[in-house]
Amino acid sequence: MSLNFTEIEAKWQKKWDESKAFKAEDNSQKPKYYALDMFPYPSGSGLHIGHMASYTPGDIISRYKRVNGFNVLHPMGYDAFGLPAEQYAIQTGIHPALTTRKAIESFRKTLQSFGFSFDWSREISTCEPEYYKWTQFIFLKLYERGLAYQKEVPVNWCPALKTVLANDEVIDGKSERGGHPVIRVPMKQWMLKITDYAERLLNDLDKLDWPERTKEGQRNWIGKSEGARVTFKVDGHGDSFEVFTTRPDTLFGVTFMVMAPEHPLVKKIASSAQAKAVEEYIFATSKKSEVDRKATTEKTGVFTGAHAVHPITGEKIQIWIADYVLMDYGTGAIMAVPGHDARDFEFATKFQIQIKRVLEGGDTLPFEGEGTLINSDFLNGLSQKDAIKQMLSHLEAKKLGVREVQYKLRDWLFSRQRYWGEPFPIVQFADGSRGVPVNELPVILPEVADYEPADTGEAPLARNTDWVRYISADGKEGRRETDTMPGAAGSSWYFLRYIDPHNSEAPFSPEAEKYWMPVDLYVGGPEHTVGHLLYSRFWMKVLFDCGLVTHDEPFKKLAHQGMILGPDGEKMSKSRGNVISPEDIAKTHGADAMRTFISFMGPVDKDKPWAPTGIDGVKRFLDRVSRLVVNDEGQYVATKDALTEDIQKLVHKTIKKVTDDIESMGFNTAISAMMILVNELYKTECRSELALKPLVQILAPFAPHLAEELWEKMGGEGLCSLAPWPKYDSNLVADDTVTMGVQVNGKMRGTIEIALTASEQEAVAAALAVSTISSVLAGKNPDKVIYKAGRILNLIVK
Ligand code: ANZ
Repeated sequence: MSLNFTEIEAKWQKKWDESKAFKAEDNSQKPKYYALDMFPYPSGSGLHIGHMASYTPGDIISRYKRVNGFNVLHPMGYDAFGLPAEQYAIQTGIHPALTTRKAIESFRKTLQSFGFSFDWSREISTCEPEYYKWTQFIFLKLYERGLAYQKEVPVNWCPALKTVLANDEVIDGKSERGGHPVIRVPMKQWMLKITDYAERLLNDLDKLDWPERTKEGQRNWIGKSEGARVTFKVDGHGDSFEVFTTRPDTLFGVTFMVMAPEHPLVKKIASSAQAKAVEEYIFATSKKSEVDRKATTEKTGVFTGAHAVHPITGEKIQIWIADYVLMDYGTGAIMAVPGHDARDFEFATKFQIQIKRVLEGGDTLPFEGEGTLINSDFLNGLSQKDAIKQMLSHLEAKKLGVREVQYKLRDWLFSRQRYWGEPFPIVQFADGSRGVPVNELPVILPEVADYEPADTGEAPLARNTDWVRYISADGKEGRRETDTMPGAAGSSWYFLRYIDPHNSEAPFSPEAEKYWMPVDLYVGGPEHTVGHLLYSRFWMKVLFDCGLVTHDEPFKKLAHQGMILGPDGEKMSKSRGNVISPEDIAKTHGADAMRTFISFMGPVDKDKPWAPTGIDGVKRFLDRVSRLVVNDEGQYVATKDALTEDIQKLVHKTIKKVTDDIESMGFNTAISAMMILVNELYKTECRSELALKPLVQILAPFAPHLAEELWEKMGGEGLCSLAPWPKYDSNLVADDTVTMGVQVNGKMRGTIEIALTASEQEAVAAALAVSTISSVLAGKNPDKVIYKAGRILNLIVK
C-alpha cells in the first residue's frame, strides 16, 4: 500500500490555504515575479484537460521562483462576461449571473483540488461591479481621448447569436463560438481606434520575448504595406479618384481600373448603357460576406462605361467594378496591372482586357517576381526597387500622388447587442453623447427578467425603459447606451487588477503597477494571438499615454501550451468520445500524478496525445519515490547515512539539470532526470535523507502534495513549498570523463573514455591501447596529432 494520495492532497491543500502560503506580498523588498495564466470562461461544462495543460507550467514556475527568493504573484480569476456564459444561460433558462456564479464555485473547487499555488485572496471576476467599474473607467479614458467612437459600419451580424462579432470572432464566415453563419449588414456601433496604435503595436513586438510565430501572427494581422496613393481623373467628368498601390513601378502596365462596387463614385460615373448592369452587380455583391469576396473563386465584374485618364501617358483606361476589390482597404479602388498581378491577370483574361509586360523575368505572365523595368518610359532599365523610388519621386513632384502606408488592421468593433456584458458609461443627449461622471461609476448592469437578444439587433437593455432614462446632474434628460461591451473588454486589463484587486479608489495603485508590472511569464493558448493578446497590448499603451502605467507592454514573456489530444491522437471532443476528464484522473491517479504526467508528456508548446499507460507509469514513479521514505507498511525507512561519492555527484547533477530545465521550461527532461536518480537510489539501496530531501524539493513544483508529505516525514523545516531551493556544488556536477571518438587519418577507428583534463600524451596513450586503433597503425607512431580535449583526437600517419 502506497501513501493515500486522496488524503494527502486534501491535507496539504488545507494547510496551504490556512497558512496563506502563496500570498503575494505587497510591500516586499524581494524581487518580484509575476506569473500569469489566461483566466478561464466559467462555462457550465467545467474545467477540462486543456485548462490543466495551461495552468500546470505557470504553477511549476511560480513554485520554483517562490523558493528561489522571489515574491511571486500567481493569481487566478474569471473572464465571466460574454457570449459563452450567456448562451449557456439562455439554453438552461437560468439567469447568467446565477449560472456564472455557480460555474465559478465549481471552477474554484476544481482548481484548488489540483494544488495550483494561486493567491486566492486576489481572485477577480470581470462580471462583478467592483471590477467592471474600472473597465468602464478605462473605457471613459478611451472615449475622452477620441479613441472610442460610434459609426455606421458593415458588421459581422450573426443571426443565430443575435449579435455582431469582431473580425477575430469570425472564422471562415462562421461564428467562432457555435459555428453559426455570419452575414455583413450596416449597423451603428462603438469602435475603438486601435488603428492609431498600429505602428507602435508593430514596432514594440521586437522587444518582447514571445514565440516568433505569435509575433508574426500579429505582424500579419496589423499588415503594414508601404506604397503610394495615386490620383486618376475620370474622363469627361470633373471627378477624380485615388488608388492605393504597393507597386508604383508598374504604373505603365496599368490597362484597366477597378472600383469596389460600394465605391461612392460608381453610380455617378456609370454610363446609362451600363447603369442597370452596375446596379445589379452592386446588389449581388451586398449579399456576399467579406470572406467569400476574398476567396479565390472565379472573378466577376462589370464595366462601368466610364474611363480614367492615365496620369502620365494620358491614355484612356476602362473603369470596372469587381468584388475582389474591397471598400475598406486602401481607397476602395485599384489600378490593375494584369501583367504582374495574378488577380488582375485572371480578370483581364476573363474579360479580354489588354495585358502588358513592364518587368523582365519569368517565362509567362503574370510575372509577380522581381525584375528590370521595360516598356516603362523613364523607368526602363531600372531595378524594381529603384523604379519604385523613382516613380514615387516623380508622382510627388508632379502632384499626381503621395507616399502612403496602409495597415490591414481595422478598428476594434466594441459593442454587442447582448445583455451579459459591461454597460457603456455613456448617455445620449439631444445634443450628442457624453460619458457619465466618474463618480457615477459603476453603471450597474440592471437585473432583468428578459435578457434574450432580439432579432432586430436592438439590445435587451433597451427594453428596460426605466433604466434607459437618465437625468443628468444639471437636469437634462438623456438615454443610456443600451449596447454592452464585448467579452474581450474585461480581459484587456485584468492583469492590472490582480496587482491591487481590492482598491476602491482606482483600478490599481501607481506603486503596485511600478512594482508588479510587466507580467514576467504569461501562459496561454496561441488562439488569442490577434484577439486578446493584441487588445491587451493596445489598452496598456493607451493607459501608458494616459500616464496611468509606467510600462507600455503588458507581457514580457509569453509561452503557449500545446493541446492535449485524446489517446487516438485526435482533438478531444464529446462527439468523438475521447475526452479525458481531469476530475476522473484526480480520483484514480491524483492531482500530483496528473500534473507530473502533463509535464512529462513532452515539450510544453507541442500537442501531445494522452496515454493511459503513461499516467500509470508516472504514478508508479511517484509511488517509488514515496517508498524510499515510507514503506508499504507505513514504516519510516529513510536513513541518515552518508552518500557514496557517486550518488552525491548524481544528486548534484540532478539538481542542476532540474534547475536548468525548469528555467527553460523543459519540464519533461527534468522529470526524466529525477527518474534516473530514483533508479540509482534503488539500485544502490540508498535511502539517505541527504539524497531524498533535495529530491523531494526538486520534485515539489511538479508533485507538490507528495513532496510536502515526504518533507514532513523527513523532518524538513516548515513547508516544502517554501523551503529554499537546494543548491548544487559546481565541482560535483562537472562531467569529468568523456567518451571520445578517435580517428586515424580522418577515419573513425574506435573510442576512448578519458578525463576532460587529459593531456595530448595521455590521450594518445589511451588510443594506442585500443586494439582497433593500434592495428590500423601497425606499430607506427603518429606523425602528427590533432587533439582538442573532449572533442577531437585525430592521429595522422604517412
Ligand atoms: C498595382 C499593383 C501591381 C498591385 C502589381 C500589386 C501588384 P497589400 O500588399 O496587401 O497591401 N489593392 C489595393 N487596395 C485594394 C483593395 N481595396 N482591395 C483589393 N486589392 C487592393 O496589397 C496592395 C495591393 O493590393 C495594391 O497594389 C493593389 O494592387 C491591391 F504588380 O496596385 B497593387
